[in-house]
Amino acid sequence: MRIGKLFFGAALALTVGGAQASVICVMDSGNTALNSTVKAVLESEGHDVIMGPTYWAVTSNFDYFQFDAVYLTPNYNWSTLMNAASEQHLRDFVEQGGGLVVSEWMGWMIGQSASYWPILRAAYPMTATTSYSNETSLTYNANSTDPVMTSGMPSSFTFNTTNIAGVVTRFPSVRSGATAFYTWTSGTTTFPAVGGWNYGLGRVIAFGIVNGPTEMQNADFKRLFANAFRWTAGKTTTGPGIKGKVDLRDYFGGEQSDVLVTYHRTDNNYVVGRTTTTIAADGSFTALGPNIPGTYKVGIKARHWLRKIVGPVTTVVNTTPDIGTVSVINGDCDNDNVVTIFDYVLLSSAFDKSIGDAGYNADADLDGDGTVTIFDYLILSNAFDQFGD
Ligand SMILES: [Ca+2]
Ligand SMILES: [Ca+2]
Repeated sequence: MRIGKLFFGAALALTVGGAQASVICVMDSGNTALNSTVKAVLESEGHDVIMGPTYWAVTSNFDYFQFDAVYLTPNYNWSTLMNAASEQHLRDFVEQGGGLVVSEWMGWMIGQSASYWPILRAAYPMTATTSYSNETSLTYNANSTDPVMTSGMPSSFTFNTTNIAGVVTRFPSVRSGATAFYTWTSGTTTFPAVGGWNYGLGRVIAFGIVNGPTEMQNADFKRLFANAFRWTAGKTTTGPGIKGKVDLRDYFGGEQSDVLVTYHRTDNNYVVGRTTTTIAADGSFTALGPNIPGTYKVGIKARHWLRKIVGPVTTVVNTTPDIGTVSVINGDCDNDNVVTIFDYVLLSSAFDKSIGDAGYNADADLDGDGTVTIFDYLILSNAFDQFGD
C-alpha cells in the first residue's frame, strides 16, 4: 500500500509540474542487459522507470494501474507466453486508460498462431503477418505530424538494427483507425514501422522491430522510443469536461496556479484520464474530460496541497457539470501526496528565505506570503502524516 502511494506520488509530481515525463513500468524481457539499456534510455529522456516482473511470470494481481505506461518486449524470449489472466489484466489496464508499448516479435507471433497473445491481439494496432526480413540498417521516415511522436525528431533517420531471430516485420498496413507514425521502404514497397491507436480509454504503440541494444544506441531512435511512451501515457482528456472551484486552504498568495485534474473509475479509483488546467484567482476552473463520456470520480491535486477525490460526476457532450468547491489540505511541499518529514526538510532548508533570495522555495512558502516562516511550519504541522486521496 505504502509502495503504491509512493509510486503514484511520483506520477503526480511529474505531471503537475507540466513535464511530459511518465512513470513507466518496463516488464523484464528476460535479458538483463537489454532491461538495463531500456531503463537508461527512458531515464535519459526524462521518464521515471520502474522495473516490472518478468512478463511471462507476472501474476494477474500485479498492479499495472500505478503506472502511466507499460513496456512489453517479447524478443529474446519471443516464444514464451504470458498466462491468460495476466494478459487480460494488462489489456484491462489499457482499456481503462493505460499506455502500452510493444516490440517484435509480438506482431509476428499474432500472425503466426491464434494461440499467441490471444487477448492482447485485440489491442494490437498493426495488421499482423509472419513476413519479416533481416536488414542490418533501416531508414525511418515520418508519416504523421503528431506533435508528440515527432517532437525533437528529424523527418528521416537511419540506424543499425539488432537481429534477434530476425530484424523487422513487413506489416502490410496498420489496422483501421491506427496511425503509421513512421514507415520504412524496401525496394518499391513501403511498410509501417511504428503504429499506434487509441484502444478503449488508453493507447497502444507497436514497433515493427525487436528494439534491441543496437538501435538503442541511435540518438534519433532513442527519442522516438521515448516519444512513444509520451504518446501512450497521456491518458489524454479530449472529451466533454467539468467545471468547479478549488479552495486552496491556508493560502493567501492569490496568484493563479495549475492543478492536475484526474478522472477515476467509480468502483476502484483507477485513473482513466488526466489533464492539467489553470485555476483563476477565485479558484474557478474548467477541464476537459475523458475521451469517452461517462460517470467518473474527479481528483484535484494542486502543487503543495494533498489530492482530494470527489464525485462521481457524469460527463455529457455539450454540457459542463459543476463539481462544486473542492477544499484541499496544504502542506505537501514535495508534491508526493502525503505530508511527511521530507516536506519538513524542504521547508527547513528554505526557512527565512523570501522571494528573490537564493534558496527560496515557493513550494515551501505554504501560505504564499512571500517568505518561509513559522506560519508555514504551522500549516505543515497541522497536516502532518495525512495522505491525499
Ligand atoms: Ca509530501
Ligand atoms: Ca509563508
